[in-house]
Amino acid sequence: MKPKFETRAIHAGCEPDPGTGAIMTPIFQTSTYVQESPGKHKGYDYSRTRNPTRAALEQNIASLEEGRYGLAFSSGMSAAAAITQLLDSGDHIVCCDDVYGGTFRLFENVLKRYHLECDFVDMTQVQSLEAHIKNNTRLVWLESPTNPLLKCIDIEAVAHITRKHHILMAVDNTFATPFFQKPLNLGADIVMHSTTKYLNGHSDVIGGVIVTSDQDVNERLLFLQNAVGAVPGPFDCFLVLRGIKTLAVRMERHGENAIKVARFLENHPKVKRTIYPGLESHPEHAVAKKQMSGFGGVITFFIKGGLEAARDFLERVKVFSLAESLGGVESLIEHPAIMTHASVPKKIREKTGITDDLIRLSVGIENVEDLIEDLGNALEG
Ligand code: P1T
Repeated sequence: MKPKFETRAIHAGCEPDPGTGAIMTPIFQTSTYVQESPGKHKGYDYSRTRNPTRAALEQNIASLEEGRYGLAFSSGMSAAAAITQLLDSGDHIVCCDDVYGGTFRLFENVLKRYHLECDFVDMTQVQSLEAHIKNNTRLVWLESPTNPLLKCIDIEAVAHITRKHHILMAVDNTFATPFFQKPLNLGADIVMHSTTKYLNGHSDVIGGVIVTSDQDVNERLLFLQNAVGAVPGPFDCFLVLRGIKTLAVRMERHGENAIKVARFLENHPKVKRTIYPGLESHPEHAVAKKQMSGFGGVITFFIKGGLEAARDFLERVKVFSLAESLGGVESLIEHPAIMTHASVPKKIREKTGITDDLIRLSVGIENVEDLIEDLGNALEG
């Protein structure tokens, strides 16, 4: 019997401690391990290379994404950077045109210095992707839903193209989580997460993970994890592991609350346009329905009245907190152009649609009536 998602979230990678019976994975707060004789040890020699608390998290997330191997990192960005370190100078990346500002900054402002080029492409138009593939293209990178515009990209259709051209395909599954979407089952080679968000779920850790089923890719990533060394500490691994135990129930509530908030915003006279993959009005609602079993907790909307109205509104909310990040139990709200996507130049932001009237919500698991009342009061002014 293969346990189902909710069961794996709680048990995968977590065995009672053999020495004590402790049901919770201990925090192995140690940098090194005593060896019996040089090179003779119990599988652990140094904590940058391996740590039992980290190993439990890595097995757990691999199980949730239905992949063979998991690797944990000190942040979502260091996980993303490790994937790009699979490439060589002179290689080419195709990335979706709407991504987290930090991912854009890594591709555009860091990797270019190592002569890795990147083109940003609207992958909702899958048929146009092939035209951007060059002889030196080695990686296709996408988020779905994207940050912050929540574009939904047909993962299976992209995988069809990357497989044909023998190009690695990585999906940042942070917004959907494996509870709602499993990119490896749709043909992606690599899945990554900022565990800072839904997987940890309590806004008290910065972390990242990668999952793959490709043995060669895993071995190269494992080498990079140790060689570059952006590993998470055991306590952070413990916290993410603990957070994941409630992922299923949290995601259900995030989704239930978000659709109600999205419908409220969609019908509000001060709102120009609401974007949520679960709304019938979302341009890729059909793609989202096909590849996701729920639509997550992030909503974006354009407020009437431009930057001034956006600023007033953001200063007035009380239950929502004005802060970067998302995916915690508490509701957050932010202004992508000034906050999370400030590293994207204004011209590019405006071309993709990250305008000054755009607001992003991370709908938490509070009582939804309180959330709607808060947004309503702040919109009324
Ligand atoms: O912050 P860090 O754990 O390094 O993760 C980076 C990251 C990667 N991918 C996606 C889709 C993300 O949203 C993020 C981080 N995002 C925010 C901080 C934010 O508010 O959008």
